[in-house]
Amino acid sequence: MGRSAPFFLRHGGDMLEEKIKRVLEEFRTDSKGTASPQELRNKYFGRKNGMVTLLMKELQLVPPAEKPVAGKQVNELKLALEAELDGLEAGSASQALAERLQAERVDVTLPGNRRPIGHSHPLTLVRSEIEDIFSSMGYWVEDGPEIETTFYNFEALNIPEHHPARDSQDTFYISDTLLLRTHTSPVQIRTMQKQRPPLRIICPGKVYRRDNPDATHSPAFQQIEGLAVDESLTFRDFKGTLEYFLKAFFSQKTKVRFRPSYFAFTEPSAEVDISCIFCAGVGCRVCKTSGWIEVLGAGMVDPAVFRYVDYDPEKYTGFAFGLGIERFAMLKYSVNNIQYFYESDLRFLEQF
Ligand code: 2NL
Repeated sequence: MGRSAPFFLRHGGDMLEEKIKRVLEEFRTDSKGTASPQELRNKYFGRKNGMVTLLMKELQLVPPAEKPVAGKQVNELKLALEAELDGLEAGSASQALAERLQAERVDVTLPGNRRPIGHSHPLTLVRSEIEDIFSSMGYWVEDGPEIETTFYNFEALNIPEHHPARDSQDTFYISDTLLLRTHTSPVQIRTMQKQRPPLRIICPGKVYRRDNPDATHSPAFQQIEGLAVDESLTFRDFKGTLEYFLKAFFSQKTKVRFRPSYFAFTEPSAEVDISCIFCAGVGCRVCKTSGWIEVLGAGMVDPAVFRYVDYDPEKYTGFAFGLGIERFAMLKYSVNNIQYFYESDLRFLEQF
């Protein structure tokens, strides 16, 4: 035998160039298959058994004289495969991104979700409108606590102890002296206590009475009371003010009628009717054929009330009234059951 072939050329019975060619071919086939770039990198460059890694290890066994050529060839293989792997990795990253963008694509031309716009409750609309009408006459709004004392709810209004209006059948008592206010008059008493005349106020708010709920009653409802006090207010001021208000709220065509009545806190007292807005006074179910609808109670402030708040009844006169907001809303919007206002049914509320 002559000079033996270099060790690495004999290794495995293959020529180095053959080996490089086969690795390269195998890589080409692999890279067209389903293996991921990561799997390929591991197969060819894995630290222990990567095919290129093994070729590099074999280089160490090559005799020094042949190393430059052999090293160059393996190195070229290494650079070529690395470049291809880099390309594959970049391609698969951008493909993954493209797939994600497609999957998460948002169609900005689709119509949006409709958000219903909220609006004021009909009782709020009516309260605001009444406040506006009285504001235009120089009145301002006052409010106060819903839990009151018997003094503010009854005593100061000239409703004596043992008066039927104080009955626990009608009033929600919290204790002997605390209760849920049955009207907003206490707000007016409190305002008179802290302020001297002239006074022109309206007091809207919730009030409570022990009534069973039905089409026209609720144990909790809203009221507006009004009060004017000055040095020379007359019965004509009283009538004119309420007539102006009722015509402004219902219609200029509405007729207004005052009937004598009785309240402990006003003298004289009146119940106020408007001509029926449903039949124009001809007679229908709502006005019970009378042609008139009762809408509020009112009167000139009783001097006894002024004494409770230290106003001089010789110097001051005044008038006051009270009305139910629900009743006004039912008349204005032709609602025949008070309970609709409390049921939060959008089919009802969306009409306002
Ligand atoms: C009704 C109508 C009314 C008053 C309320 C009042 C308030 C003060 C003084 C005098 Cl501080 N009066 N409010 C007056 C008349 C009628 O409400 O039907 N009530 C039972």
